[in-house]
Amino acid sequence: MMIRALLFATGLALLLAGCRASPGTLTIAMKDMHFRQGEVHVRAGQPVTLRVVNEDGYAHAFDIDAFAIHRPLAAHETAEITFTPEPAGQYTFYCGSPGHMAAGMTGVLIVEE
Ligand SMILES: [Cu+2]
Repeated sequence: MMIRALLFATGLALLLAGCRASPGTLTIAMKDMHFRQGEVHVRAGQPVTLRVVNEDGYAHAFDIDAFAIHRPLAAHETAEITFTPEPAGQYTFYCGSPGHMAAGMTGVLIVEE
């Protein structure tokens, strides 16, 4: 029993280490007029890829004005957006489809020093 628990813990540690090995990609999913990840943390000056997943059956968009990101997404489309966020600070991301931001499709990208 102890060995099983130990193996499980080791496997979990490896899994977590694996996740940490590729910190460059973050997923932000859109579903039912909101972002599943309302707050996303990235590192200033380090290239990051945002994997934006539209889980809805209608169009959305992913926008961050400060980084000139304006990406329309068709129904069920996934887009990968790579950029280097800087300087450190807090930036609003939102869906640029008419009325969606007002309906709650907004979140915060926190760029850490
Ligand atoms: Cu939208």
